[in-house]
Amino acid sequence: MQEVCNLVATKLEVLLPKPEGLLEDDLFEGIRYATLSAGKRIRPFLTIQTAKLLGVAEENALNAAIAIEMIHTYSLVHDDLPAMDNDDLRRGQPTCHKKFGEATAILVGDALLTYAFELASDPITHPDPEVRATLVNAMAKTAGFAGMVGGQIIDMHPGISKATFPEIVRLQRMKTGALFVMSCDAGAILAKAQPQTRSALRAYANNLGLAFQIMDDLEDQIADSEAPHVEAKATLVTYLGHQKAHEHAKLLANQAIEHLVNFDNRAALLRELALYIVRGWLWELIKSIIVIWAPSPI
Ligand code: GRG
Repeated sequence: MQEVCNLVATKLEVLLPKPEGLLEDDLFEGIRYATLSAGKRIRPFLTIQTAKLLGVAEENALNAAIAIEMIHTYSLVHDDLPAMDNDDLRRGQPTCHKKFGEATAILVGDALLTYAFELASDPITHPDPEVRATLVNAMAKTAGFAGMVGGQIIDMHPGISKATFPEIVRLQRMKTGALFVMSCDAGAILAKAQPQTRSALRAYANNLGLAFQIMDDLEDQIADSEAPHVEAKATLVTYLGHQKAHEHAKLLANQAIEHLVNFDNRAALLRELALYIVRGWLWELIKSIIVIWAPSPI
């Protein structure tokens, strides 16, 4: 994952516009601020690993991976806005609108979303125009009303705190899962993979996305328990409770791994990622204590 972070950072440095004394410099600075901050780059990791598994050249995969990370970053910038989640901090620094103002943050998100499609449709991403069209089409569906944007509006629905289990699962699949699925699907699309291979990878990512969301909500719940007032959100953690939600995430991670049964050892990192995601904050805490105690690598 660290290698992917480095690859992404180097490529973003080349691709992102730089302020150069123009009237739109604020926009460029906002784009760089939001995108170059310390994200985990899980989605690019999924695209690059899937592409590698299926024999796609890294340069093609990296372009697609970065396009997907741009869609992800746009969603974070817009989600943090006062009209949505109204967050002050993102990736350990002030949110884009806190730093650059709301109007600029809206435009940063818009610019990142549109740049994603520019990159995906660029011949560097794939020489075959049909492959590029398939990729762009899948990305549009993922980001739009049947995917992320649809999930976001459901999440903001006034009656959402009374949502049922299937309703919450549907919401999470749209809001978070869709981009995870897209991340793996991008590798399969670039490889012109057989439908069976494509659907196995999609199924892996679907389970992984849900498990990831549960773990993210578990961490939020722990962080929020210190906060004076937190609005009820519809999550599998609020629905199932801490313990059962974590069990469910582990079950989903194992199901994700089962979908990789027909892949050889080249899928080892995808399997490892599923286990890593559900290890959770407790394991990370234990690990950091061990590191303080015995500073040799574990
Ligand atoms: C279309 C405005 C709009 C929103 C779409 C994705 C989304 C809905 C909102 C983002 C907020 C959020 C917490 C979504 C859940 C998915 C999630 C856990 C995002 C954070 O992903 P990480 O942990 O973030 O991969 P980093 O910072 O590591 O990239």
